[in-house]
Order: sequence, then structure tokens, then C-alpha cells
Amino acid sequence: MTGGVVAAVDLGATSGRVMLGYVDDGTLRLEQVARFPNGPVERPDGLHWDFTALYRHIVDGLAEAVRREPGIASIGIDSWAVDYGLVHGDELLAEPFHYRDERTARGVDAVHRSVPFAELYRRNGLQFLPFNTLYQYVADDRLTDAEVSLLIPDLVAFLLTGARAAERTNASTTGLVDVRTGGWDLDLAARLGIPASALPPLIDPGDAVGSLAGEARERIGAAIEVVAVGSHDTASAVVAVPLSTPDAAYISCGTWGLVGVELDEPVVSDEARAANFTNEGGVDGRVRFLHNVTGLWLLSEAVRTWEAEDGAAIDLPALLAEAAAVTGGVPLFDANDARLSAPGDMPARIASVIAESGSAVPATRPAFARTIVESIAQAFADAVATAAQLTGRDVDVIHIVGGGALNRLLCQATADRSGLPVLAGPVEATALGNVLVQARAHGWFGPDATLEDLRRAVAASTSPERYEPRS
Ligand code: LRH
Repeated sequence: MTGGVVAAVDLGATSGRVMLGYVDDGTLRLEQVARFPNGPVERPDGLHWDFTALYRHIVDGLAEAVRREPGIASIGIDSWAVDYGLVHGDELLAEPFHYRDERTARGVDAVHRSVPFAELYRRNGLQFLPFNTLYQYVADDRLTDAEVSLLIPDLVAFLLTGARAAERTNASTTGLVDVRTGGWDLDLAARLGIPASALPPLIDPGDAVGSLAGEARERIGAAIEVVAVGSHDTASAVVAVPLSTPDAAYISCGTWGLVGVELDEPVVSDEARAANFTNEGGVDGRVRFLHNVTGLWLLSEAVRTWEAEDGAAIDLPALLAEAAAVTGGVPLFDANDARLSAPGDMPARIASVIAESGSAVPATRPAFARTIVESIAQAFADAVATAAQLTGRDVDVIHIVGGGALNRLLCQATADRSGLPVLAGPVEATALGNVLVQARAHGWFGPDATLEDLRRAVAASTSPERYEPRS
């Protein structure tokens, strides 16, 4: 085995990072080069991402990465799913919308009028999320002005290299990829009035995208190659779950909690549809059979409101320690309640959901935080049980990866509420998965390395923390 260094651009809904990933004889190490904030920005026509700022941070971060490590072998890019930029010539036509923008509701009605959800599910295997790209396209007046539409990581790769492509794991979240063949469902696109020309050629994780060109090359300082990774952040995270048993479940926990199992074949049964389980495309043609649970968004939005009230930052670890010390029961609410998905005054909205159910609203911030964490953990436990039932698996352990693995209260509550041990970590699963797929493309794990080989490298390089269920 050999090794080297690659750069990973990892964009999350609340922050983005540029990391260096060192691979040496089957082990891995990450070094953070840049971290920058991200989040929804309110514009006159709705909720967007500040893509100009994001792209500037990415280029600056890559320039710094090259300064530190001139021998970088490649760059991989992953981000949250579903959102896109419309491109004409070299130009991005408009700032990309944020998936929490309410315009998607229009698209949902229009799509379901043409193609009922049951048929959609049979074709694309996706759970209903009001922001799946196909709903956004149908609500987008500018789609037909564009030559092509590129999902966020593909858009970044385009600006860096000039190449137009759609990486397959992320493309699967558009709703326009056939769950059986993995190709664009052009018949579905035509029925929805989505031009085939908007959908660029599909490529796979590990494929070369192109080399840094033009201004990006000048600013970053080298003609490094961009390699496609599991460009959907959840696909990269799942690559780096050190699955410890064949029946293990995973939770990729950040803003969202993506709860499920890895399969070789999709499950598009009526039961899976009714349970709103998705079959997203994984690396190496695996299927990410999972359910989106509204994860730490609930807590981070509540903290944001409290910070605005106080005019001061909140010490989250201290708040969680106080929340852990709360004795007596706290009320639970449905973490997936659709009324909790937009930004803004989360404590008030959660309070009204709790009050509606007839329970007393927690009176202190620690008790409120405890209610949020316990409600997320209950939704996690329920989703694991449903995944087990729908796939006939006897799930025996839950791996929690991503930022949520640092939340001890959440990990323990998930173990307690599921009755299963939880293995927490790695926290940086997404960046690790991004690095691993690049490293494999360079042959650093040998000629025919499988996902299992890559996961062995994660297991050899990280030490998950174990939480036993308490009765
Ligand atoms: C997590 C994630 C998730 C999608 C959502 C839009 O970051 O990519 O898998 O459903 O963002």
C-alpha cells in the first residue's frame, strides 16, 4: 500500500471546511485548513445560500492547502444535497435557492398533479421531502433560461475546472434518477417539463472531473485534478462508517439525522413508501436506505434564538451538561413536524407543538434543550426500528457519525431509547469518506479496494466511543 495527500472540500448547511487528508499505508489523518460559516440568507425573492462568499472561501482554502502541501494529488468536493445553480455559458444565472425556501410547495402540487407520488416512488425510490430537486425545478421560472443545472458540488467543480457533470450519488437526490438503472429518467423529466439538456452527463465517485483552470488555477496556484467523490455529503459519510457488524445501522448526524442501513438493492415496497424511507445512491452502487430525521437543526436554531434574545453567545457544552442533569421526565414532540423546518424562533414553535399535545412546556432552557435532544433520540430510535422491520434485518448496533457523535446526551439517549449499543464516531466521517474515495482512485488502497477495505482504514484510524443502553 502507498499513500499521499488530497484536499477535501466539505460543505455543510451551517459551515464549510477545506481539509487535507493524509493516507499512509492504510491509515488516515485529517488536517483542517479552513473553516467558514454557512447558512440561509434572506433575499427579497426568498431564502438563498450566499454562494459568492462560499466559493470565495473554497478558493482561499484551497490556495492555503496548496501553500501547506504543494504535492496535493487531487481535490474532492461534497455538500448537502438537492440544491443547484443554473448555468449559461460560464455564468451562474442566479444565487442558488436554499432548500428551506417555501417556493418548493408550489412545485410539490404541480409535480403530484402530473405524476402521483406512488408512481414517483416506484421510479426514483425517494422519500417525500418537499425540497427534492424535481419539485424545485418545477417551481423555478428560470430553469429554461439555463443551458444546464448543476448540483452544488458539481457547480463548484464546474467553476474550478469548466467541466459540466452530475456525480451520481448526489444526482440520486434530484428525484430524476431511475432507482433501478441509475440513469436519468428522461421520460419522467419530459412529463414534468424539465428539459433533458438541463441534466448533465452522469459520472461516478472516483471518476476524474477535470483540472483546475482559468482564474481558479491562478488563484489556487496549481493545475490540480478534481476527482468525483460521493459528492452528496451523506454518501461520503456512509463510506466512512466503520460498520462493525453486517446488521449495523448508521446515523449520519449533523443538521439532519440520516438514519438507515446500507443495502445492495433498493426497497420500493408500499410499506417503505408509507414509512417515507429513501433509496439514495451510494458509492459503488450501494443503496442508502434511510429516513431523514430533523436532527441538530432543532437545537442549533433554538440556540440561535436564545443568543439573539441575550445578545451574547451560548456555551453549548455547558447547556448540554445542565440538560443532562435535568431530573424527572420531559415532554417529547415529533422532531419531524413540518412546522419546525423553516428558520426562525424555534423555541416558540416547539413550545406550541408541545402545548398542542397537552403537555407542559419546559420552563427552563436546560429542560427545553433536554426535550429537544430526547425527541431527536426518540425519532432516531423509531427510524432504526422501522429500517430493521422494512429490511428484515436484526439491527444489533447503531453507529453515529458526524457532529452529533460529539453530543454525549444524544448518543446515550439514542442507546437508551433504541435499546441498542451506540458507537459514536468518527465526527469527521464526511471529510474522511471524501478523502477515501479520492485515495482509492489513486490506487493507494491497492488495485481492487472495496468499500469494506476503506472502512477497515477508518476503523484502524479512529476509536468510536461506546454507549450501552440503560433501562
Ligand atoms: C445532509 C443532507 C441530507 C439531505 C439534506 C438536504 O447534509 O445532504 O442528506 O436530505 O442535506
